[in-house]
Amino acid sequence: MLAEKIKEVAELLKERPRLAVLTGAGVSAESGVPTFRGPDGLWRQFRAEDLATPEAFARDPKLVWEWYDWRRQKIQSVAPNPAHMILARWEKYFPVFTLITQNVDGLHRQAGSTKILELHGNIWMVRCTQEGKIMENRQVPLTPIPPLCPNCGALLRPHVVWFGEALDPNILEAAFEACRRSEVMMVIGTSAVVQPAASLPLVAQQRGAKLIEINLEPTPLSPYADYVLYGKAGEILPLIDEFLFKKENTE
Ligand code: BJW
Repeated sequence: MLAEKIKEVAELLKERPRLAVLTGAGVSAESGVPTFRGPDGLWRQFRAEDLATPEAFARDPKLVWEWYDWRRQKIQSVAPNPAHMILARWEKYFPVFTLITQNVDGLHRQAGSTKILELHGNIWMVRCTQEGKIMENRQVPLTPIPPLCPNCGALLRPHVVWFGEALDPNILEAAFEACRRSEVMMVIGTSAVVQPAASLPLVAQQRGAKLIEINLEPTPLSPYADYVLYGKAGEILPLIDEFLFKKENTE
């Protein structure tokens, strides 16, 4: 059953349609980065309101930074998995390909993807709370905590999007545009509950795109998907990829 669906999906992709891909924490799970929801998710251990809102940061920047420092240490010690690697390769295979990610871990870039729309920012970037200047910061572990702006001495914050904050309008518009013009959209490893990211696949579908979901379990998007492939992204994507290239080479 799964094998049949994988074959159908590969046939669809073999036509090299305009492809948009939305990824979430599930794509990095096999690398060892914790997801947010689910049995081992971060939100089981920590309260989002205490750590991932502007109010939480205003209340206790040290606590928030300690959490990010812990996550940065974890992420620094892991590597991209086959799902990241295949998506990086597909960037070159599909003439029109847009990778949209909710992940802040930078693993897509590390795998070789170059054109990435990072909807929720990047954990390796920091932003000055006074001047708004965005800087790369890869210091692990961070000292001091909280870190201060090298230019003006003000508090730095992680350059990520917290609940209640607006996404970068240019990145969001580019993501919506890619979805609007896509012929196929793949949604991989996201619970599809966080807005506005969760709306992107529906926009693609309204414009006629076929929707393919890869996840361990059903999500609110599943009833709308043309194909739902249940399994690990790092196992399903290689199967699709193998089929794509095997077929190509034998023709
Ligand atoms: C696997 C797997 C394997 C596991 N293989 N699969 C409309 C309606 C309702 C609410 C709202 C709305 N509009 C806005 C809101 C509020 C809010 C929201 O959506 N709340 C809902 C939760 C109810 N949204 C916001 O606040 C957003 N801002 C906004 O809309 O602003 C409007 C505004 C406009 C103008 C001015 C001001 C405001 C911002 C959302 C920011 C989200 N931020 C976070 C933290 C980022 C920084 C950080 O990482 O620290 O982003 S929260 C967290 O959730 C993180 C993720 O990117 C995001 C999504 O999570 P994701 O990736 O889906 O992960 P999980 O864990 O949920 O799911 C993993 C999935 O993988 C599961 O399904 C597994 O089964 C699967 N899986 N292993 C394949 N191996």
